[in-house]
Amino acid sequence: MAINPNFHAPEREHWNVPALAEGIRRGDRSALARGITLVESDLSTDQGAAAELLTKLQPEPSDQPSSFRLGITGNPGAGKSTLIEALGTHWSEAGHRVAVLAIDPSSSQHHGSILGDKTRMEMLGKATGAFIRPSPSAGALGGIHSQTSEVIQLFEAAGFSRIVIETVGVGQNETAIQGVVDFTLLVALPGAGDEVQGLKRGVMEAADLIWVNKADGAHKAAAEQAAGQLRQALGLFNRADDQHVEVLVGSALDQASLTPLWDALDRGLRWGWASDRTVERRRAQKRTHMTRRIQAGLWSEALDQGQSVLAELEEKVANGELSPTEGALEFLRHLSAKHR
Ligand SMILES: Nc1nc2c(ncn2[C@@H]2O[C@H](COP(=O)(O)OP(=O)(O)OP(=O)(O)O)[C@@H](O)[C@H]2O)c(=O)[nH]1
Ligand SMILES: [Mg+2]
Repeated sequence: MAINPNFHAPEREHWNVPALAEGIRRGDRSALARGITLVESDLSTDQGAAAELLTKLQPEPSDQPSSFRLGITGNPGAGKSTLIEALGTHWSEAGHRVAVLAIDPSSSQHHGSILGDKTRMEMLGKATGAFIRPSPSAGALGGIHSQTSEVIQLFEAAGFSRIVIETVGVGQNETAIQGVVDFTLLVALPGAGDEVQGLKRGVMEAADLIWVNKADGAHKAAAEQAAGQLRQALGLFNRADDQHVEVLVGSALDQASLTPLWDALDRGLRWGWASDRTVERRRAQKRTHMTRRIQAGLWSEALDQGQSVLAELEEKVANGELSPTEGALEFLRHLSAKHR
């Protein structure tokens, strides 16, 4: 059976927001699942209830944040989901409540990973009580759905303390993951030179830690070689925050090789809190998030109010009757005249 993750049945539900908020705070899984559906909804009729839910679940400014938001990115098939399965198990055994948002690369049409992921992640969910949520990435750059931050807020309201966002490192804006997490793990493959070249500078700069995966069997030497090249490449960047980015090598299928990775994530988590970097990042992320929502809102309002004028101007600009700048200014004048 084919699953179209972009298909949303029209939501006819009348949202009982107070009950939903209460359920989520209690950690009720079905309330959480419905809450996520609500905040991810594109329906204009859902926007009011979504905003109300988020307001109800907004943490007090005085609340001590206690979660770790980890982004895992990397090329298709690098082993992200396999690693998350192992990490989720590790964290659950250590007593943490783990939630995973796996952003489906549904638009990138590659080797039908959605079903495979779903089964694997389901096993993790069943075995450990982790909450696993696949999410469509349609319409968003970098595999980051515009509502990813809101979903994270719901996870935290429901008491999850370890939050993992899986996103495929393809597309134009693959560093968008940085905008929603505390720490980014890049999963690379032992393709030696090719692999390093294939990783765009942006992804390298966004990574807080790099893991060269699949260092097993015949790939072991190539993995070490790739790690060496990655370390060298990293040496060429000057990170704004002077952070030292470690490059580790191992195999998601070899438990023993994963311990240094778990330790490095733990160090990253503790360093983020101790140095205030996490607090600063989250402050900056919230500001940017608001700005983006304003931009999106203004744009959709502009379209509502001036679609036909815009179409006329686009035609004139395309024909060379107006320069793009003149066209833009003309459109803005039209909008502000309407607002007067
Ligand atoms: N040999 C080996 N295979 C691995 C390793 N990690 C993952 N795999 C295999 O690689 C394939 C892809 O793994 P996934 O975990 O689905 O990779 P992914 O990065 O989540 O893939 P997408 O979500 O499709 O981008 C699966 O067949 C895994 O079993 C590893 O360390 N060694
Ligand atoms: Mg995956």
